[in-house]
Amino acid sequence: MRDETIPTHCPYCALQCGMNLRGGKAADAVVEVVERPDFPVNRGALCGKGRTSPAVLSSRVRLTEPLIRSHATGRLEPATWEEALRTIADGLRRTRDAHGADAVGVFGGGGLTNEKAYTLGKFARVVLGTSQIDYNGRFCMSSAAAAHNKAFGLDRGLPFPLEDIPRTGCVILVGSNLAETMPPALRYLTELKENGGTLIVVDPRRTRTAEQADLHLAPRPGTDLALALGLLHLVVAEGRTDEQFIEERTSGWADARAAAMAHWPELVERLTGVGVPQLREAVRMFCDAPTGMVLTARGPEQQSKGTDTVSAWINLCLATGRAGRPLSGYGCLTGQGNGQGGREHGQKADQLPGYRKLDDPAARAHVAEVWGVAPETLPGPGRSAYELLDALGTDVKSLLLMGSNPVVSAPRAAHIEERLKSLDFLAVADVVLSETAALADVVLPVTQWAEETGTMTNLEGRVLLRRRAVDAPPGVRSDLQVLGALAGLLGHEKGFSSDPEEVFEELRRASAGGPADYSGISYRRIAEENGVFWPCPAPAPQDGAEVHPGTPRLFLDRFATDDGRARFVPVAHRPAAEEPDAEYPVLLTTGRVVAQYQSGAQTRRVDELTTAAPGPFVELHPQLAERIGAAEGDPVAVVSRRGRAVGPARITNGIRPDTVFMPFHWPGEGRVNTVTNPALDPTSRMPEFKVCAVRVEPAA
Ligand SMILES: Nc1nc2c(c(=O)[nH]1)N[C@H]1C(S)=C(S)[C@@H](COP(=O)(O)OP(=O)(O)OC[C@H]3O[C@@H](n4cnc5c(=O)[nH]c(N)nc54)[C@H](O)[C@@H]3O)O[C@H]1N2
Ligand SMILES: Nc1nc2c(c(=O)[nH]1)N[C@H]1C(S)=C(S)[C@@H](COP(=O)(O)OP(=O)(O)OC[C@H]3O[C@@H](n4cnc5c(=O)[nH]c(N)nc54)[C@H](O)[C@@H]3O)O[C@H]1N2
Ligand code: SF4
Ligand SMILES: [Mo]
Repeated sequence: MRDETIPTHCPYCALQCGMNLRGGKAADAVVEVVERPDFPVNRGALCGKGRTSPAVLSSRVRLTEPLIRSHATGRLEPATWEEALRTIADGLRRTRDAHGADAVGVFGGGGLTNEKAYTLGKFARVVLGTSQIDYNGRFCMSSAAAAHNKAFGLDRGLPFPLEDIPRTGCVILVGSNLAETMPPALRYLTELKENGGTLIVVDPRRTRTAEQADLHLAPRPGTDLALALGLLHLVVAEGRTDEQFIEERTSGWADARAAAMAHWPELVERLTGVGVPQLREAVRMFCDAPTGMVLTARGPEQQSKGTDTVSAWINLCLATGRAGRPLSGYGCLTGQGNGQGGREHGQKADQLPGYRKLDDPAARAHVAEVWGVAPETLPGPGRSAYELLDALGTDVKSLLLMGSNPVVSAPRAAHIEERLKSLDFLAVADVVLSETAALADVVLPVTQWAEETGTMTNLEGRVLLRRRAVDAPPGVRSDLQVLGALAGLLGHEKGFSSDPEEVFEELRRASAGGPADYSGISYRRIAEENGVFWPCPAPAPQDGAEVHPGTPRLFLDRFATDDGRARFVPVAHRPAAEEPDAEYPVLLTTGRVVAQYQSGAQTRRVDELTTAAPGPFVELHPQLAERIGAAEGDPVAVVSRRGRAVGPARITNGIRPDTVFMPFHWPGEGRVNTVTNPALDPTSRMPEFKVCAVRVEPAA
């Protein structure tokens, strides 16, 4: 058995690179990652995080027994599973009895498998009866999701497989540092250029990704909306619109056009800092190519106007006929391992499985029937992630958290840490003792990726099977087992299977007929076909049981709106929620480095990765460094109205002089989320992680 090689996928990002694992049948046996060239997305390539991922399987770094906070010592002490589960069931029940079901909250994660996300949503609505559930995906791609739905009537991150990128004519990549956040995907951009295509990168920093660009536009953080509108203005002014496409395939052009025409190039230059000649050059490159794509990531999306910003980029695609056609379109590069599937099956505050809406009576009736409950027992929509975290200790008194580490990753994190501490009861299921788990009353040690089977939906909408390849250490149980046991203790013996395939079969039925229809997908098909793209409805009996092939490419015939037309959304630029002033004169933006993942809960426990990226830093321009008197490596404090974060100066010409950058992977005094602004986008409720006003000074 030891030499058996099992195909599976990486635990981390939305690329979900294929890998083979060998040697891990017994706990703590040395697990080896072996190249898996047959998986098309990464063709064997892995980044350092994927390559070192087995290190987090080791019982040296992870939780292997449940912990309960002792009344006597105030510390987390080992406990049995039975005690731990009973304490959680009692804690949640006590809150519900005293304050009502909505006083119990649930917080999930976009790294959870489809089966877990589905079960978590069902557990909240059916067992707890609470509306108060949301998840960290709200911090991730929610603005792009909202704009997708508005324009196309459907939200799938990429409407085409990654393999289409090298064959298009021009890509505008907006606020994605793919070279660090999805390194194996950089190949698609390299091949694009080899094929004669052009690449435009929009990022306030000259990142490793921007270095690949034919044209790099470096706007002030928070001004992408103006930039996109300025480009659309020029497209109109220079007669580069595709009138036939607009006429035949879209609606709402007149208003969107009028809104764009108010953003003349000189105004846009003033707002963004990008010169008019560069704007013209971008329009020329994009429109000269026969086909084109705009891809956004967190840069333009994590803003208090992220939804409108993405709408503006979509408008640019629609006006130029770069959508709903082969090798053209708008796409969002989703981030977390199951960032796509995690937003489809019901852990989001307003949602039921299959990307159905919780306030749609037909959706409620369909899902209630699958769940064997009356539709009127299903609660309505709840609060968004930040609003839920902000309500902890006041309206929401107990929380069950699975798959997130908000102490590090939530905006205005010191405040959120206080809210978590003020809860009557906090239960956390995790694989390691994260900073958030360390605050809990009960911590449950759970199995992770390679120790359990489940499906993930990658950034292309490709549903994948992540297979169990190694044995879990004794003492840990799966999230599905946890939810099943808690459901039982709370009076629901049936309906919460801990067998992932059984859960998937139920998810298929629950999603049938919804926008994200998985009903034609099975574990067997995924394994045989190396993934299946949704929507993939089950064949109706009268179709002669013809198997649906899945849908790698969306919108080629029609968009998913009622009339089949894509909708222009008229938008206008507005400033960031917090603009620089005399006291806080500098812009802070935040993001990632290649060797750390998210809150770092997993990757900070891998030696090779902590050596490569040992801690936070403050990236700043030589002019700014000189102004505050900081030399390379000096401790620098970044201070906002919310708080202060410190890191060594990293001085570079590759950032705008008016902007500093910090990665967000660390807790403690280098935690940049102490500083960030929780201003929310009115539609998506996305916090403004990518721009706030700060003061920068020597930390001494
Ligand atoms: N190594 C690593 N890889 C990851 C992750 C990780 O934590 N570490 N996380 C995964 C997840 S969940 C996600 S969501 C993705 C995120 O993937 P990306 O979106 O690529 O990552 P970020 O670094 O957050 O932001 C991308 C870029 O946006 C730029 N930016 C900042 N402000 C602005 C702005 O106002 N406008 C524009 N246009 N750009 C701006 C930043 O300079 C940065 O280079 O990565 C995934 N992959
Ligand atoms: N300043 C700033 N802040 C940001 C961002 C930014 O760009 N700038 N980006 C935001 C984005 S895009 C995201 S996605 C969030 C992510 O931030 P978080 O939600 O904190 O994400 P992770 O660090 O991945 O946390 C996942 C936790 O779940 C655990 N875990 C892993 N697998 C499992 C599992 O199968 N079951 C259970 N129960 N637990 C598991 C991990 O050990 C870890 O503790 O951060 C956001 N915060
Ligand atoms: S790019 Fe993403 S999925 Fe691929 S190995 Fe790295 S972290 Fe894993
Ligand atoms: Mo994300």
